[in-house]
Amino acid sequence: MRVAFLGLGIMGQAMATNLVKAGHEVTVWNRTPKPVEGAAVAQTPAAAAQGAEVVWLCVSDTDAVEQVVFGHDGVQASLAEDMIIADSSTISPSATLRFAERIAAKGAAWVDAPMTGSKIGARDGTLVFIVGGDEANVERLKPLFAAMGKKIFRMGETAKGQATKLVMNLQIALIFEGFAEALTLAAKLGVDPQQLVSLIEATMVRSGVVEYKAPFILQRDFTPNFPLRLMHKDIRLALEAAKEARVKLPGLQTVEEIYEMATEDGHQDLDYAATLTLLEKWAGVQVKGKAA
Ligand code: NA7
Repeated sequence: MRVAFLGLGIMGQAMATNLVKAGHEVTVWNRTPKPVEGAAVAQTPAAAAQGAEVVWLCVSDTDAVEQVVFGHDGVQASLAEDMIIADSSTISPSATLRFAERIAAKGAAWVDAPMTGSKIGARDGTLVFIVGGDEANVERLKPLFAAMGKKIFRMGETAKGQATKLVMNLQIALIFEGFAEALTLAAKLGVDPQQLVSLIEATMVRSGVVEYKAPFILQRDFTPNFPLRLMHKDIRLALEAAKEARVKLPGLQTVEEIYEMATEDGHQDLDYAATLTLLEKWAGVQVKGKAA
């Protein structure tokens, strides 16, 4: 398929590379110019989108998507009948609906396709896509999903993918916070964190989040797999969506304050697991595995 891929950050670069490898005709654009081997490079989003069947977006946030699509030299200038904009950025569900309406006027369609699987999933083509959009359009995108991921879950019409992604990250943030608080109190009470992790893994307390994060934490490796600033953005998006829907999320509200303080401490570009360091600072302990 002819695909324009816009946004070559940690995730986008690897996803565009996998589209090229699968034999698609890819043109890339990034705000800070960057090449992708085997892809043509365009100077603007509009130029990249010219003649494309699908425009795939993977940029930071709602404002970035708005700028790339509707801003100066944006995709809007090249919209065509039957073109699909697929958005893998995690952004606001209500803004997604507004964007979809604006491009529908030109006969184009919006499919929101945020994903999970982190940078390793993007590199290995094993992402899980959480999708919202018209069934026929999602079907048309299947060869592209197959090149970048291992599974897609269509959650409903446009914006349902974004809504679902937010509630998934809400859970990750809260589960991790539970783990981090447990580790901190355990350390303060003199319990060995490595042994605690082994116990967690042998009981119903276990979770994918703990399984993934524990090895990094025990080695005190906070290099970003999923940067704190992006998890913080998703927490804010979930709180915003909850406010719009008149839903109270007191647990997430508190966790948001922790991310706020972690950002004040300068941890925004580390992994979100670095929120642990704040709890440690308050408790005056450090969680250490044998290897650390
Ligand atoms: P990164 O690695 O932080 O990459 C962000 C990308 O977004 C990168 O290509 C940026 O371009 C681009 N960006 C940011 N702001 C803008 C604006 N205003 N206009 C155009 N392009 C912009 O994030 P990830 O790849 O890890 O994640 C991307 C999304 O997937 C995000 O929503 C996650 O939550 C999930 P730059 O290179 O800085 O010029």
